[in-house]
Amino acid sequence: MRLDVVSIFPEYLAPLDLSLIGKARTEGLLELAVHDLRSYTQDRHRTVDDTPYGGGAGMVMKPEPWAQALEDIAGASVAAADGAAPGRKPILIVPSPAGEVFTQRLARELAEEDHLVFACGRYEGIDERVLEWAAGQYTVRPLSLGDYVLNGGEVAVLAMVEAIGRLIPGVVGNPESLVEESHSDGLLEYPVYTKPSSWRDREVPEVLLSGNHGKIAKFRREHQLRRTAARRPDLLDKLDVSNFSKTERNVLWDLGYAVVDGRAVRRPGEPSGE
Ligand code: 6GU
Repeated sequence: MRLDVVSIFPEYLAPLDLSLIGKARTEGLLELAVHDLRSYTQDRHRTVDDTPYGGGAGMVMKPEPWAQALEDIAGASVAAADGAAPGRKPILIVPSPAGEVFTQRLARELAEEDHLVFACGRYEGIDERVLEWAAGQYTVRPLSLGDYVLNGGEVAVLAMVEAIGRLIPGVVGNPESLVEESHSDGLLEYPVYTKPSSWRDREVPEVLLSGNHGKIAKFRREHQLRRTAARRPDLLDKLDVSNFSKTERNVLWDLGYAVVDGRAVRRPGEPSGE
């Protein structure tokens, strides 16, 4: 996979040299380039922003430096493909609190792509015409991390590149660790423990020391459901529970949910909690 990031703060992306993603780059699983938007300006002051039409607070990123950068990067993409896999446009990810929410499902989808380009906006954002124009060469995806506001797209890109990068085959050493993690099946992960089995008068749940794999699996499943009901009831509401076992349905019932038409629905008057 190839990744390009365009930013006025390229140093902000330095952490991508570290850890898992850095190692993936060294091993050639991932090709990553960070570009300074200002290197695509033409004026002496290397201007990237201007005042908004219609008035209002803050500044807006000027279209032309973005067009120069995105044209250059898309051109390199076409040259690199050299006839292979024709027709697949690179994806232009525009981090923005006004975007569609970035989820594990989206991370999985994007991990299948050949080329992702990230356009980090600052200030009040990028002139909207850039996104319309870029749709000729890119599949444009405005994406948000969640319902809060960051000062720019850089931190969001760090998060997205890590979430996507670790799903590329070979990047995470033990692929099994991807199967049983939070969000892989629409539920939160179960609690985990390590040695010592007794620590400051707190014991590891006994079943985990029993060696009974059936009981352990049941315990973990129950705690996945408990935790999800307590912390993220919105995830339970979305879950398809039509294939849930009797045991799983009983746990849901204890948590104040009934199964109706394959969905977990809160029973009236039952508080949900861990
Ligand atoms: Cl992707 N960008 C910015 N600037 N703020 C955000 C965000 C993205 N996601 C949540 N807040």
